Amino acid sequence: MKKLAQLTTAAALTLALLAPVYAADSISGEVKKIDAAAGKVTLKHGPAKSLGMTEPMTMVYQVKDPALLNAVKVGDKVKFEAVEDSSGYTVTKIEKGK
Ligand SMILES: [Cu+2]
Repeated sequence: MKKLAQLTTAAALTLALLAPVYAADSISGEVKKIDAAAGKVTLKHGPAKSLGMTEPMTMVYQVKDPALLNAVKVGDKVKFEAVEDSSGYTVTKIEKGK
């Protein structure tokens, strides 16, 4: 148990170091389609002020790391974070919501 806690702390620290310096807002959405081969996910989501999206919408996002898609499947309610970059919008974090 203690060892697990240490591992979890190490993982959290690593993630914190890798995280962008700016804080992204977590957005609630639903997975509509997954294209793991292309590293893309289609998400339906509500307004996302941090991305300049004021209306609910369904759109395709690139995924920073295709492995992120292993944690979710079509139909899942999710929380995600995304950034806008030269190639469009990229999901940097996604997890199953409750
Ligand atoms: Cu959008």
